[in-house]
Amino acid sequence: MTAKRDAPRACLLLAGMKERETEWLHAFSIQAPDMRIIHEDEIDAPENIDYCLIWRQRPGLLARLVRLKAVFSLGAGVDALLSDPSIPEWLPIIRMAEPGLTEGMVEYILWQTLFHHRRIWELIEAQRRKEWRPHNYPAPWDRRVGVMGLGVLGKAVALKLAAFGFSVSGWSRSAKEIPGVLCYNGRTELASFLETAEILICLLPLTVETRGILGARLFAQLPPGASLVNAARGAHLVEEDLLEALRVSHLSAATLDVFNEEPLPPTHPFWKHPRIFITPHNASITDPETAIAEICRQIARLEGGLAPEHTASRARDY
Ligand code: NDP
Ligand code: OXD
Repeated sequence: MTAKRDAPRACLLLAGMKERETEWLHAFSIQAPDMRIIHEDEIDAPENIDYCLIWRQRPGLLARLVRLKAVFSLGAGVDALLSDPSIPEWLPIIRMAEPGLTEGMVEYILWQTLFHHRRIWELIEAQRRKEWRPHNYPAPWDRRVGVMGLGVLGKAVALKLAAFGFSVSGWSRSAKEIPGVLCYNGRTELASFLETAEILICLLPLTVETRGILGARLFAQLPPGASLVNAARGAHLVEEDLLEALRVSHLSAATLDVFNEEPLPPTHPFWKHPRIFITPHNASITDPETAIAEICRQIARLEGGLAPEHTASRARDY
């Protein structure tokens, strides 16, 4: 880890970081030694705090910080911050967009795409039965993968899958041009996007428009035998619709990293489902080293009178 001698002299509050706090405090002390870092239980002078880096926020906390210039979200998804009415509307909310988080997601989705492409679960099940059962699978270019959301993460994922050789399409709100990726946008093009998506990857933000989007209606538009990978938010998925689509074998399998209730309760039917593969909301993790470099860059922009980048928009809801 390298020290950033040009890191700005600001006062930054770390809030809602839980078990990751020690790691972050250490990283700030090395990379931004001139920055004053305050812990949320030690706020003696709220009027001295310039910035806040936050994950699971305590409602109302930010309203007390009268000098706050911007809020940094520890994660890329800002649904929880945008739904906190106590955060003043004028306060910039900066989404986490940093190379460590992006690369982690690219790696996770490539892993899961290969898992579903090769139907690895069939091999695992055969091994348990001590059965030697080679099965066929298409070449990557004959496998059509659909990426929902072509933002910071979805675009990087789509480019990697295309470079790997998969036949990739993507869907976003506004029109896009991404080399090697067939791009669709808006509700009117959703059906055309879905009808070829044999492996569907969700990397959408959670908004009023996208809540519950992974439901019976959408599943019916996927080709029979399709797989789902949801690494966005649990509330994108209608859980009972997934169970039904798997029961009737319209969908083959699903990988879920995110859930309506986290941690997933021990009694939840997903745990024991033979075709649902669970990871505990760690598809990707913000990397303190690369993220602090990005936070310092954004603070330098703000202190220099420039608008921050990757800000959430209340009008768009992401
Ligand atoms: P971005 O805001 O950069 O990208 C969002 C994409 O979704 C954009 O392409 C946007 O379209 C598209 N989109 C938004 N609303 C709609 C809509 N109604 N219809 C179609 N497309 C829509 O977000 P990121 O890529 O940085 O992150 C995506 C999500 O991934 C996060 O919100 C978070 O929930 C999740 N995440 C999960 C992690 C995990 O470990 N499981 C880790 C990190 C993130 P347009 O380009 O036109 O704006
Ligand atoms: C994020 C997440 O939004 O980890 O970054 O879920």
